[in-house]
Amino acid sequence: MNEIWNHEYETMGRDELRELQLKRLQMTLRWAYENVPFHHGRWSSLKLKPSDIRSLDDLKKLPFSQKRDFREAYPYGLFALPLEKVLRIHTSSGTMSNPTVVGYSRGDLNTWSELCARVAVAGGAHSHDVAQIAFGYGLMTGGFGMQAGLERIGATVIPASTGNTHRQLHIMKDFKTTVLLGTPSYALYIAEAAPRLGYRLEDLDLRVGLFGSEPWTNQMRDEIERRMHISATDIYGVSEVIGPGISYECWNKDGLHVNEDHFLVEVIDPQTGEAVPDGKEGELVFTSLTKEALPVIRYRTGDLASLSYRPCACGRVFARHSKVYSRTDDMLIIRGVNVYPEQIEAVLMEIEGIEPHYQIVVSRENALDELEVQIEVEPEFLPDAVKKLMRFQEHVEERLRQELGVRPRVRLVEPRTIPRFTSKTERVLDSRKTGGTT
Ligand code: DLL
Repeated sequence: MNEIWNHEYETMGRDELRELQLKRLQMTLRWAYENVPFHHGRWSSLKLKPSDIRSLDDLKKLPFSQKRDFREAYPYGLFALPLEKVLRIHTSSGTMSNPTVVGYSRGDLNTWSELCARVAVAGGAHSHDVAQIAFGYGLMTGGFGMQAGLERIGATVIPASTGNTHRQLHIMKDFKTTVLLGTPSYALYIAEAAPRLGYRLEDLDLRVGLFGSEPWTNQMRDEIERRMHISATDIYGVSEVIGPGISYECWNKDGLHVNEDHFLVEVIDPQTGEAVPDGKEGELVFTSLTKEALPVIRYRTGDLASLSYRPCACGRVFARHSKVYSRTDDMLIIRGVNVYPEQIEAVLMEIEGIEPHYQIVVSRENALDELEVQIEVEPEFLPDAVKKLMRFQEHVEERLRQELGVRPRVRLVEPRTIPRFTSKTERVLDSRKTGGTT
């Protein structure tokens, strides 16, 4: 089965697409220049005006933007519309204290649901499906974004949100779920837990899985497909750019099609900022072409992938990027939530009684990510009662949970037992196997 939601755009001619992209790019640049002082100021200091961008190639004259710009403009500094025209706010996952805030106008919500509809249909969903969304709801973009797309195609949506695996399986069986959405690691966890909880996955109605928000290999896909008796496709997105709906696999599962009529995609060398040739890995950079509330110009995602313009057997014209396995920075994704080691360090440094030595240990146990923070406690703690130490441990766990949005396990260790590090990356031991293989 190979269905396409929007033939008009997904299969349009490349020349026509480029023409549309240029028209939309020029409109977006004018919009951002006139309405966002951040862009106006930066381009003015380079003596650039939107009218200097006469071709798609001219885009490279413009400066990049990045997550830091969002943090510095917190909360609404990058918005191009006043709040009364903004209908929805989301934030990037993780970073509770200073998240990146994104806003959507009525038009943006309409665009977003269109893009997520394409994602759902490309993965095999259709109007008769019952879709159980096990992405997190709330501030994160996954749940609401995909819900709008699935409703747009006419599917029946169950906003189950994440967690409570027994209930997920119960719903799947009783409500006859045919499409499951969530992080791939949670899908695998559900698959592993099912027999233990008395469910036979082969007896359920599941047919399709739409998974993303974290790296996963093709081996993991095979495993999920085999256990769940479904076809699973990869969906990619970044909150700052729109959320899910940027790119998606089709039935061929050979790279993710970028919704190029709404986003320009570049792959750059993360060191030099120069474009890398097609097929070579570099950092994914996106420019929005239709967003109103929050236009993003040359946004550096930190995600590494390569790009291919080879025609795809599915008939879509959109370029494909390879699956994303790694990043340019040290961001960790724990159960779909983005976590920076600096956030952990900042919390630990605030708490009295902790030595500046800690180690972050990430592993995958029963398909679920586990985050452990090992901390040396000051020697004066040790003679004290165990109760006091346990209270202290709980306090640190709670503070980290508040900041990160995921609860880590905190292990208190004796002074001078954690190796002394020379570089930041050595502080993180990540034994999950996601990288390298396709
Ligand atoms: O994870 C949006 C999303 C929700 C995408 C649901 C797909 C499905 P953020 O929380 O801002 O947004 O995290 C974005 O997650 O820069 C990647 O590092 C990673 N990521 C997202 N999708 C994939 C994927 C959502 N399919 C960050 N493969 C991105 C690998 C992914 N990494």
